[in-house]
Amino acid sequence: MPLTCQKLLSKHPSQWQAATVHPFLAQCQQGTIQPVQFNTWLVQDYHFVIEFTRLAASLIQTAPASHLDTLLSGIIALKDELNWFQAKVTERQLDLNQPLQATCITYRQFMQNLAQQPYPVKAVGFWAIELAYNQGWQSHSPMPEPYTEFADRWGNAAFTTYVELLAGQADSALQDTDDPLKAEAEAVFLRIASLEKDFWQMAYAGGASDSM
Ligand code: HMH
Repeated sequence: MPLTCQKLLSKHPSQWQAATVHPFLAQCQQGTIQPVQFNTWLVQDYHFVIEFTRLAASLIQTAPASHLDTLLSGIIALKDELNWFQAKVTERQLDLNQPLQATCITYRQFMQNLAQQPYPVKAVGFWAIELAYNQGWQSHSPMPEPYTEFADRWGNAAFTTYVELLAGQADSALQDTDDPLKAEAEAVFLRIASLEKDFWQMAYAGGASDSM
């Protein structure tokens, strides 16, 4: 049986739902999220994206040549995204040097480890991480001000197309892999679903201690 990204989603619907539907997003959409909750997400996610950028670089190091165009477009988008995060943090007068929360540290360590894995496993993980935000923000769109641009950043149609291209690349990388590697890719997918849920919960808890 070939393993595909679509197969992972249809095999684990409840885990994926928990990764992409959360009161944090629902309350952004209702405009009732508290600033301390939103700002917690913003600062921690900036630190997440820094590590995610390093993961993107590691994919480029091992990808087949035909995958580079899409991956490089992702790197260009990440350059803009990191600058945008910094602008949002400055606008809100937040301190970027506040300590990383436990969930953010765990997710960053997971990505550091993922960067050491074979390309097909990394390609699945990279797709899943982007899909989580694409679906999470899109399914809670549109959002009222000041959250409109946040929902649009990951929910927009061009980003959806990019995530579909990542799925196609992950599918083709999975094609010639053996069963142990397929099992590893599935485990990575499930771990990401769980970490995404934890990340929303961390933000939702706001300033409260993040004990997972
Ligand atoms: C936690 N998951 C998390 N943050 C993000 N910015 C993305 C996924 C998408 O890159």
